[in-house]
Amino acid sequence: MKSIEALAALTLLASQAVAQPLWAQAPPLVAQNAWVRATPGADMAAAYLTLRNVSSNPVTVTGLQSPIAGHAMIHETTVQNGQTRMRPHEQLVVAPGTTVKFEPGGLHVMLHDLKQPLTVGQAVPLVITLAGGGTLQVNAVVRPLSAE
Ligand SMILES: [Cu+2]
Repeated sequence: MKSIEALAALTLLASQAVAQPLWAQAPPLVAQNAWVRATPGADMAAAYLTLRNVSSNPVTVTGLQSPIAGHAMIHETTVQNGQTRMRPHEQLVVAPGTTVKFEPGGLHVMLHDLKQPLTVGQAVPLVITLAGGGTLQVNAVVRPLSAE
């Protein structure tokens, strides 16, 4: 009984956390083509998406979260001296009218400490936090390990 109530409270908190954009009109950023590469057996996975700034001002992404991950961060894959490395990418500024693509071999969202195994076809919510306090939610579809 108690755990069910706690779960209900958590669910409520979670839905409140993502359901209050601070902007008055339409969100300044549009998130599209979001997907997660399933990595069977691993407790982390990479998510990819396209962000388009449809406003006339720069939009700063300060972070991302997902309810299925302990924590998430923006990573960037780079090749240095023939070696592929990943490193955290700090906040991301999307210039007005431009599109930033997160894709294999470049920017990605690293989902750490997965709370459950990912199933191909499953929808994984990604919550994008913007400077100024707004959030944007997009569902990323889980694709097989072989997806590109
Ligand atoms: Cu990474």
